[in-house]
Amino acid sequence: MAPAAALSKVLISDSLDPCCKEILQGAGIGVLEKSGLSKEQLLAEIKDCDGLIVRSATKVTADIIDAAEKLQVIGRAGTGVDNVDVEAATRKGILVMNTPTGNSLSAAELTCGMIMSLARQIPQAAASMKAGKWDRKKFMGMELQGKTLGILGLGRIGREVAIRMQSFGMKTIGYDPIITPEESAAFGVEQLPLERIWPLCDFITVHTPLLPSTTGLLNDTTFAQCRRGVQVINCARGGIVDEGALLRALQSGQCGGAALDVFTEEPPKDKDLVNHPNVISCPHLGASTKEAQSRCGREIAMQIVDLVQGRALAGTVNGQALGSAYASHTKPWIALARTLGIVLRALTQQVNGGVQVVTHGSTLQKAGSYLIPAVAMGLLKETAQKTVNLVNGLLLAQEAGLKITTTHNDRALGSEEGLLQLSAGTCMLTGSVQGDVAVLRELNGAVFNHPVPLTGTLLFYRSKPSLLPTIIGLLGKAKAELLSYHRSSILTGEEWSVTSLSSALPSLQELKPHVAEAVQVTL
Ligand code: 9EZ
Repeated sequence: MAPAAALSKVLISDSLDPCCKEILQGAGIGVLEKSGLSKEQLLAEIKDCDGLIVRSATKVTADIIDAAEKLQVIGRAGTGVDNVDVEAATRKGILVMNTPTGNSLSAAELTCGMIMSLARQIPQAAASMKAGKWDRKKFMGMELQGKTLGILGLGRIGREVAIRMQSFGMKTIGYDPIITPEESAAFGVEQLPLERIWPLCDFITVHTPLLPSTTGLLNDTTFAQCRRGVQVINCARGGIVDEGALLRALQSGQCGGAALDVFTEEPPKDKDLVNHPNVISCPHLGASTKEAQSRCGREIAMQIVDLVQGRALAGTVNGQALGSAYASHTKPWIALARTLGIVLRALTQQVNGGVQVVTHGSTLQKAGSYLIPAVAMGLLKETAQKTVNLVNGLLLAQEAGLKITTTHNDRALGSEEGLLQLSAGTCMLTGSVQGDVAVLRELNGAVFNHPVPLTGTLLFYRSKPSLLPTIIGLLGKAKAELLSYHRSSILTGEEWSVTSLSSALPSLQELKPHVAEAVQVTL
């Protein structure tokens, strides 16, 4: 994924708010809107696409991804990426993005509607009216004032539910392993351990991602610890409330009512829950508002514009490295890391014992996350069959058996800006950034008092006497020019020279008798 990746054809393959197309076109991106394509049509259409934007209808499977010859980015207008094969995209170096917060308010409002609907059985009463009845005894409800709402998961959605239901006089308690009790106190939620929450609640609503630790959060065991008649809401992900356990609890009366917007299987084949008289349900409508759709369409479009314009990225699913990679101050460090990776690989074949990356200086304290994929890009540049970029660098390095480890040293080692050190076997390179230029400062203990700009074609060689006349002779024969010459100061280490050439020498054969080592790289 090159930062200023030009996108001439972005396919929007689901029906999305028109603002998405407008924003992309406004930034000079070519857009094609075609929803409802068959799989065969999509396979044909995707071939020459640079980008793909979907909502939930398009299934972006591995065969779709493999058919795409130019695809750089897949954007999902919405939360989660259930309909995208992220692993297949990552392997191919395709960035996947979503809009994790665009639906939050709509999801929270639906949840509140579900709580009110459960308390007064509004859907059931409405259905009985439509059936021509006037049944005033069957629908005795309860007030929410003074009742306790348990909120499991206190992220964006959970906290918006809390704030809204407090206005009905509900007591809001909850739990989240990531949010501190101080944070949740700020939006009026008292946090308690789960085992203390179950027996206190009149209503329990879940707002967690679907993870192994949250699958079946409500199950036979936890239902048994609840108050008899507890009412349960799941507008988050199918499976957080175990469907079998919920049906058993409804049948026994342990659960007095449930509101479900999501199911383990969608649409659910097994209709037992949907048909239970105390269950109200919707066909996954949490994000189905004009506002949420337009927010998600706008956000995914703006994220893709940010990508094209090389700005720091939000909402990346498989591009942790890209989150900060495109900030202007990190770009030259990424170039440095990649370049040092290329030079290291050219200088030594001993990378299979692992490559150590050391960052020096407080400005690089959190840089490992994006510098390691960049180092991997450089190490693999000459050997990988596929294009290596910041999205797939780490995965491809792991698969090539390259172990890249990182350590950080807060002391800047004499350089204001920080230093990046790469080593493998007996080879060690130290580089830094001067202005916006990646430079080499040290090679196997040889120090360059004038740091070597790492650009263009560089010839690295190690010899006692200066070989400049020989090199200039070779360059003349090859019709190339010497652009610059750097020689390390003579300390205890090895003595290295680096020359920058206008074009690569066809062969280093004639140098061999005069040097201990010589390699040429084009950066
Ligand atoms: C788990 C969670 C919340 C929860 C929320 C998030 C990773 N994780 N786990 C159990 N984000 C309530 C109960």
